[in-house]
Amino acid sequence: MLGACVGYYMVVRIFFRHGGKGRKAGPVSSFLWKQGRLSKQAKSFLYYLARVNIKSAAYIISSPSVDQCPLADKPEYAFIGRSNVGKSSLINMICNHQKLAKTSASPGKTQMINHFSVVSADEKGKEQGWYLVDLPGYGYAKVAQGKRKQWTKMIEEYLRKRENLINIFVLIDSRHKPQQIDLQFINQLGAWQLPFTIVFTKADKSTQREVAAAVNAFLEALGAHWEAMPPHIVSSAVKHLGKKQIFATIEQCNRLWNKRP
Ligand SMILES: Nc1nc2c(ncn2[C@@H]2O[C@H](COP(=O)(O)OP(=O)(O)O)[C@@H](O)[C@H]2O)c(=O)[nH]1
Ligand SMILES: [Mg+2]
Repeated sequence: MLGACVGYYMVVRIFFRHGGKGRKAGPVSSFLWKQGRLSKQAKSFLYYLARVNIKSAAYIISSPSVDQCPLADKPEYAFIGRSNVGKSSLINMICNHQKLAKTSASPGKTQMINHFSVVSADEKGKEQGWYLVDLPGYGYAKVAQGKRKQWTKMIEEYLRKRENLINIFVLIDSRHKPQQIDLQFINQLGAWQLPFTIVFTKADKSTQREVAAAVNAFLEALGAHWEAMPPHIVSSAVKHLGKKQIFATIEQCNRLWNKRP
């Protein structure tokens, strides 16, 4: 059944309705889109297959620009979202390390591109190295306009130029109504044709029904620009929810990276 689903979604072409231009899914984004469109049963089977063990995770460096980032020799996953959305907590949950992301959160470094080096092992014990990137939060009202411009330039250059950036996890607080700044950021990623997954954070703070309503409201608000819904995951760093789904995405992207020509 899963094979049939995957086969079907492999041929689905997704188009982003933005400025009248079509968005054709590439190999990584096509996997991600496929995941967004699978049935619940197919998804849980896919996640069951993804058994990823973190062998090690360490903070590497904070870079002020994409040119100063580490060598782009491993698949890379960036985490981005508004300040306080739960980025550091999610990164720590993924890496089984309660203080990992916090160690790079000293003043100054929060404005930079923070690289962590991770080694994971799949269900057969095969090891894989990848980078995890903690990006500065957007939408901080108190930040001066000059700084904001600087941030926008740094992030745009990083997102568009970093050649090993294989997927972007965009974090959205599951307790809030759809926010313009989040919708705009996601639509911008679509216009740039960058693959991403939405992660709705802090799901433990509301009931399941409220979370589902918030997720639907957000996807509906996006709906004006997207023909099919982007893949999304519901998470809680407190309850360790969404970890498998995030690993499944990373695992599949790592495989695509290893198969690249
Ligand atoms: N209840 C709950 N609180 C969370 C969760 N994730 C983050 N927080 C809290 O939200 C605040 C901001 O989290 P942090 O990870 O520092 O956000 P960041 O600014 O995006 O890195 C902290 O007080 C966290 O303890 C979650 O999944 N559940
Ligand atoms: Mg943080």
